[in-house]
Parts: sequence; structure tokens; C-alpha cells
Amino acid sequence: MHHGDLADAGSLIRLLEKIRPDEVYNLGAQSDVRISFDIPGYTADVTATGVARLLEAIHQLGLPARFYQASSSEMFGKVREVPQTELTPFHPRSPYAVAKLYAYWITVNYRESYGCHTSNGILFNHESPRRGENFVTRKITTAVARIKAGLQEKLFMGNIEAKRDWGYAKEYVEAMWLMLQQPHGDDYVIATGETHSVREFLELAFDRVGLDWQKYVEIDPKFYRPAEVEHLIGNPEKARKNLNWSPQTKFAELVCLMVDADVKLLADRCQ
Ligand code: F7E
Repeated sequence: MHHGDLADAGSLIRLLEKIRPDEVYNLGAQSDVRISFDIPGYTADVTATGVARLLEAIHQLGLPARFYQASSSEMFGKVREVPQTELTPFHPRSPYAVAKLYAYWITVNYRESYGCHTSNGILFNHESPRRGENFVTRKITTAVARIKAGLQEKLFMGNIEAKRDWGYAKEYVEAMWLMLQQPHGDDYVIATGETHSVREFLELAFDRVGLDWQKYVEIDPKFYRPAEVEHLIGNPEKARKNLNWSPQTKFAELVCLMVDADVKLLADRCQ
């Protein structure tokens, strides 16, 4: 492990010079959409300009490294078409999404300007037991485990009618790697092609431990966002065709594996 910071160009140059990587995967960002409304300036500095610093460091050093940028379905925001593809126009709805849009285009720009092998993975929501607890899926599964164990009484939620295309993170990381094994950089939507509401996630998660979600969930307006992305669903056809990639884990399986992991984590901690 090495220490660097997307806000510090010098640290990126030093790191790249030392490691001379063949492949660079930029997953670094202030990635919480809700928090980006509170810290828009910091979000822009790290999530947007940080990518320009990283690309410019690779370019200045003349490294032949292939570059992956973690672009986001949040860029589609107030969606212009359903489902979303690589050709769907963007309409970002948060400081986070606006920053990701800059990062997307600067990645395309280094490909077109200097012939760099750069790719954008436009990843729809991807989840796993390692997801941070501030994101909705893990917030729900940790709460389900705690409520089942008698350690928590209520779960306070925001807009549970929002719909997302949720996939399994482990499979999405394979897609990232596949992009950098292609002869040329390109942009790909990575999604399942299915959409589900937060409400459906709640139902399945509580059901997994034999509880009725409606007895435990309450709505708290503090978790609403100033502008919401209501409905996302991606079409991963290009990735299927060019990368031979397709999602394997279905929505219900994903919910169950996350609930099971949190139930086990809590049991292990309590021993
Ligand atoms: O929210 C709604 C919330 O915070 C999903 C990031 O990885 O994926 C993620 O962005 C939905 C939203 O993820 C609560 O309003 C309701 O509609 O899990 P989330 P996100 O905003 O979709 C994309 C692809 C990224 O790129 C991002 O970096 O759930 N929701 N109630 C809630 N969300 C949260 N966090 N907490 C609630 O209580």
C-alpha cells in the first residue's frame, strides 16, 4: 500500500513514477450523493479535478498505463430515455453527478487528444457486504441484522420509491478489468437491465429474517435529497457484445447475500 491523494498532484506524480503501473483504476472520489450537496466544492476538487490530475500525471510521465475511470449512472440523473445506454444524454442531479460528468469527459478527452488507452465504466449501483453503511442497501441490511438481534427498534429512511438497477459489485469489478484488456479504450454501461425500488429492497431484506418491514420502517425527511434521481435502469448490451460480460446475480439473491453477511457479522462480533 502507498499513500497518495487525488487533491495533491505532486503525490500522484511521485507514486506513478515509483510504481510505474501497467493499469490504473481510478475508483477514488467523494462518492456519497447526499453528502455532495453539503460539500460541493470538495466533491468537485476530488471527484472531478482529481481525475484531471491523475491523467495529466500519467501523460506527463509518458507512462503507457491503461486507465479506467469509475463513471456513474448518476450522470443520467433526470433520465432522458429508458433504459439508459452509452448514447443516452446526461442530466446530472447532484454536485456528485456534475463532478462525475467532468471526470467522464476528461477521460474521453485524453483518449481523443493523446491516444491514451482510457475507458469509462458507467457503472449502475453495485453492492456487496463491503458496501459503506451510509448507502441505502447496506444501511438496510445492517439495520435488519440489528433489529432481528433486538439491538435496534426502528429504521429511518428517505425516499423509498426511488428505483435503482442494483448489481453485485464483485461481477462489476470483472467488467472493469475486461475493459482494460481490450485493444482500445472505450465507454461501457455496466448494469443488470432490471430496476427495483428501495421499498422492494426493504420488503425482501426484512422477509429474509422473517420480519414485516412495515412494523419497523419510518420515513424521515432528513434523508431526502434536494434533487432526486427517481428511476435508473441500464442496458448492458455493448458490454455483453464487446466484453462478453453479463450480470449473474439476481436482485433477490443480492439482497439475501447481503442480509446473511450482516447477520453473520453481528453474530461473530457478539461472540
Ligand atoms: O441511494 C434512496 C436515495 O445512497 C440509493 C453511489 O455509489 O450509486 C450510489 O449512489 C437511493 C437514492 O446510492 C435512503 O434517495 C432512500 O434514491 O444507496 P444510495 P446512490 O445515490 O444511488 C451510484 C451509481 C454512485 O455512483 C454513487 O457513488 O436510495 N434512499 N432512503 C436512501 N439513500 C440513503 N443513502 N439513505 C437512506 O436512508
